[in-house]
Parts: sequence; C-alpha cells; structure tokens
Amino acid sequence: MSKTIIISNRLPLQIKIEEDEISVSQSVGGLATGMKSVHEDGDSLWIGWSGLTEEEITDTTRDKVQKEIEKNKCAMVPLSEDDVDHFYYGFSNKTLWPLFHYFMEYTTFEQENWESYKRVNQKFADVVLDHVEDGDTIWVHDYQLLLLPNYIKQKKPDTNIGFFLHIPFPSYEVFRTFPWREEVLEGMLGADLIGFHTYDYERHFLSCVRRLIHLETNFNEISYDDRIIKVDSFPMGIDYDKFYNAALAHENMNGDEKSDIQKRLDEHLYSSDDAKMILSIDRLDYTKGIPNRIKAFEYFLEKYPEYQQKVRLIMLAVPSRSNVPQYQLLKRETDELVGRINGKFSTVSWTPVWYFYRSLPFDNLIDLYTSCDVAMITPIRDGMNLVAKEYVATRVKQDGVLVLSEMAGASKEMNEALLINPNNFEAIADKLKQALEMPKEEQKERITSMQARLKRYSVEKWAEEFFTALNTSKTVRNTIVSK
Ligand code: ADQ
Repeated sequence: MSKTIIISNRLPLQIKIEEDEISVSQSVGGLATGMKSVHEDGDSLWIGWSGLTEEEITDTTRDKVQKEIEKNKCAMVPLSEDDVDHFYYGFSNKTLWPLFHYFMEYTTFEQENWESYKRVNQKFADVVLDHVEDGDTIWVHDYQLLLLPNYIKQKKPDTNIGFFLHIPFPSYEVFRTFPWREEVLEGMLGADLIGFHTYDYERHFLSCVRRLIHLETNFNEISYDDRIIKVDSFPMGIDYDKFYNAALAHENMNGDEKSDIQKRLDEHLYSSDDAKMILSIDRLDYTKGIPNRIKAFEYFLEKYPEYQQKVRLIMLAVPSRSNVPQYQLLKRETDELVGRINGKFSTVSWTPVWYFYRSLPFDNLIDLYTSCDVAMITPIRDGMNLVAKEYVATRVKQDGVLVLSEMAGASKEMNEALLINPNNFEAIADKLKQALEMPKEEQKERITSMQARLKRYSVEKWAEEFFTALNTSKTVRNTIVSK
C-alpha cells in the first residue's frame, strides 16, 4: 500500500536533552497543524531535522532520541553544526530568505554555503530514499529544500511529488541575479505539483521557467522531459476553530482566571472611555517592517495628537535567527526606536509602546488578540502572514479592524482589511485613524465576511486541496503514459 511522506526542514517536534534525559513536545505551528490529520491518520512518515546537531546527540542519548522520533512517525535527517551554519544560517537565511523577499542588499552569494545547501538537500534525499517506495506520495515544504524534489525524482521517477513554497517567489528581475538560478528551478521541477500562496508568486515562477530555462508553459502547466508539471496557488489558512474557540473561552473567563498580561491590558482599556489598543505580532525579522511600523505610529501620534494618552501600541516581537548579523542590527534598531518614541511622548500615566521581546504561550497570544481594537500588520514582504488571519478568527464579537500591508500574501484574500503600503506613513496614519474611528456596524460587516472565508478555507482544507490536486496530477500522468 502506498504511503504519504511529508518533508520539512524541521520535524514537528521539539526535542530537548538535559543531563542525558530527553523531553519531547509537539510543535504548534501552522504547518504542523495543517499536516496533523494527514500525519496522524493512515500510513505516513514525516522526515526532517530534529533541531539537535550530531554533536549534541551523545552515544547515550542517540537511542532515546531515535525511539522518540520513530514513536511519533518521524525519521531524522542528521545535520552537523557545520551543516546548520552553512546550509541553514548561511544559504537558507542569508541568501534565499533575503533574495526571495526582495532584500537584495542583505543577500550574500557564498560558494561554500551553496555547496553545503546541495550537500544537505542530498542528505534529506538519502533519508527519503531509505523509506520511499514506488507509488508513494511525497510533499516537500519550503525554501530550505528547493533541490530535493529533483534529487528524489531522479532516483524514484514513479513517486508522486508535491512542493510548496511558504515564502514569496520573486519576480524574474530579482531571481535572475541569483548565481544558481537554473539549478534551483530544475530542483523544484522534480515535483509533479508546485504550490505557492498566491497567483502572483505562481506567475513569477512560470516566467522564470520560461525565460531562464526556456521551457514551454501552457497556462499553469510546464512540459519537462516526458512529464507535465502543474503549478498552482493554494493560500494557506489557519486552524480557525482552535483560535475562535480559545477566544470564546477567553470571553467567559472570570477575574481570577485572568493572566497578569490580561490584567495589565485591562488596566489600560479601563483607564478612560476612549482608551484603545493597537496590536502587532511577528518574529523579529526585517521582512516584517517593524521599524517602519514604529515610525508610522510615531507619525500618527504627531499628525493626530488627540490620540496621545489614549492609544497604545502593543508590540510582540518573537526572537528569531539571532546569530545572523542583520537580525542583531534589527534588534538594536527596534530597541532604539521604541526608546525614542516612548522617551518623546510618555507621561506619568501613559507609554505609547509596550514592547515584548520574547515568545509568549498560546493563552497570552489569545489575551493580546482579543484585547486589541486594531491589528497593525505591516510587513515589507510576507509570503502569507498567518497572524493577520489569527487576529480576525479571535474576534468573537465581530468587532476589531485589521490594518494590513498590501505586500503580505494574506492581503489577496482579505479585501475587507484596510490595506496599506508599508512605506507610506501618511497613508498608515490615516488608515489607523479610520480604523480607530470605524463604526461598529462597519467593523462587523468586514470581520464577518473575513471570518466566513477563513472558516471555510482552514489549514486542514488547504492541505486537503493540495493533496487532491497532487493525486489528480498523478491520475492525469498515468492516463498520458497508458495512452
Ligand atoms: P512566519 O514568517 O513565521 O511564517 P506567520 O505567517 O506570521 O510568519 O506565522 C507566525 C506564526 O507564529 C503564527 O501562527 C503565530 O501565531 C505564531 N506566533 C507568533 N508569535 C508567537 C509567540 N509569541 N508565541 C507563539 N507563537 C507565536 C512563514 C512565512 C509566512 C507564511 C507562513 C506559513 O514567512 O509568510 O504565512 O510561513 O506559510
């Protein structure tokens, strides 16, 4: 019987070793949730890196780690410290991540990192080849594994391979600057179905395939060797019910059950009749437009001084890739900007920005989502942005306003948000004012229609539609071959 193999850079498990004892917890991210039912039901295997380098796993702990991984229907790709440095921090995060997000000035092209990227993609392929059988369905995820589909297809042509990119695919003019552009395109073309969050990313990819490796495309199909490869957009959703139900439970909470964070948020909200809160949540990443957001909020307070003392920006930045220099610079810049705006406007009873630099537990995320009147999500570039969707899902009273960057993939589906260009501070200030003054009826109309769409197109549905398309492409291929 054929099985399903899911492959991502990281396994959906958090494994920790302390004094030769290991502890394992399940990841709660969007991908882990979306794949949950596929992975738990039926015959399936998840292949990825455990998060522990080979140097961190000792002879005493190796067996225990291995057993836990197998128990969770996973298989581990062994990565050394050197792999993590060059493949992950080097090529994935200093080349592909900035390039694909149009940050050319941050992009480095290092031969040594490219060699490591190829080597590690091959390591993934070796583990896949140990487990795969003809007829299996394979779903490869994201920019760390662009070469993997082809490495598998070369050895196992009778497998059905899907690839999904979670970040933007850049336009031809940007992608053509990349020294290893042909190899990467050919790597992706090992897949039978290639998925993106939006139609624009799909279009960019097809244009690169035509112009750089001169393949024929017919609408969203590519003829390559003797295969037809399908390219399509699958906008990723969230676990809508999980966020909605958590917010509903939060509504019914009594005073004693409230977290300290919730109590502090309440203090501000009840401080005056017109006190309001604006929320932003992201990984601390330069693509998320955090400095722009602080500057735009500063400009808003200057342009509309009547909001001083009343409106507060609650900004949660989750530490990320903190050993990459650009992220260290961003951290410093963010600290300075928060210091500047708070120094400039604070009074004894009010500070304009509350800044948390840490990862908060799920319950506290719900505290933030449900307490804030406006979510201000202003990435410079973002493949999708799930935070925007999670905010809307938690608005159980159908109030609240989403101010969203046009540069986030999510903006293509969320037309009822107030859309902004993250570089236009004038427009952001005006939209913030519009959001804070929006009549309840209008808020309800906008939130209700976004909620209906998010509920319909949940992350489970996203995974289901991708698999259906992948299995259809297999059926079509079989028909062509048998003719
Ligand atoms: P990310 O860049 O990580 O994902 P995003 O889509 O916003 O960005 O997802 C972040 C996730 O982390 C959200 O589900 C959020 O709830 C969670 N999170 C944020 N802060 C947290 C905290 N403090 N504690 C716990 N969880 C927290 C990449 C791409 C995106 C794309 C996703 C999915 O960059 O564009 O939307 O993959 O494809």
